[in-house]
Amino acid sequence: MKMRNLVMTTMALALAGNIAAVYAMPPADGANRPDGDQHGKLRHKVNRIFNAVDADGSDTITLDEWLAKLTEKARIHFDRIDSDDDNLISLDEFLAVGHGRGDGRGHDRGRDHDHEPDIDVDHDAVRACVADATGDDVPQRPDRETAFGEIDTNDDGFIDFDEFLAAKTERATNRFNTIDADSDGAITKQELAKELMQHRKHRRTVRDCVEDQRETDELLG
Ligand SMILES: [Ca+2]
Ligand SMILES: [Ca+2]
Ligand SMILES: [Ca+2]
Repeated sequence: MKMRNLVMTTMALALAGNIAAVYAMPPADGANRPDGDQHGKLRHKVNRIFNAVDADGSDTITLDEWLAKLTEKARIHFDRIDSDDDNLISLDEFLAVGHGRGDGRGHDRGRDHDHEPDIDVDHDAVRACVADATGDDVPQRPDRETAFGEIDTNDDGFIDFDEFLAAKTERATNRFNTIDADSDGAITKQELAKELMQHRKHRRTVRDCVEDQRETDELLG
């Protein structure tokens, strides 16, 4: 099953999430070293992640710790999407994610917009702009009905928590392996800092591309 297209976050992305997460992250490489005040902020952010995920306080994050935290987050995320509390995510519930503004439930606010950005954005154009700026290919995501079908692996028309968690786990494991740059099975603060810098840079690129598009729209009237 293909899980990379799911509507999900990993811990690192969740901390910085916004529209940028919609567009594929290039592999971490040669992120600029932060300096001054920015360096201090980044260090605090890295420390916050470690405090939350490094369960045994060893100053490294293992895959087990990563996935334990993921499971905790997945339960919360699942329950938010499962708006009728029947412990299954229907297609309607799934499609409502990211379109919850004004639905009266209020719990969509401030979440998942990193996966489902504003409807007036031309995502193909943003993808092309990001690819042009970074030199990396930006894969297209499937539509949400296709994504639903990929998570619903037993094809019963609903996503149960096991399916949901399996999808998240595959994605989170891939993320872990990307961040664990030396492949020693543990994420250090340095590895995470590098990834966050890379992610931040990517976000800036996406933001610039979206802004260009909006300004063009405004100029066109
Ligand atoms: Ca439900
Ligand atoms: Ca199912
Ligand atoms: Ca490592």
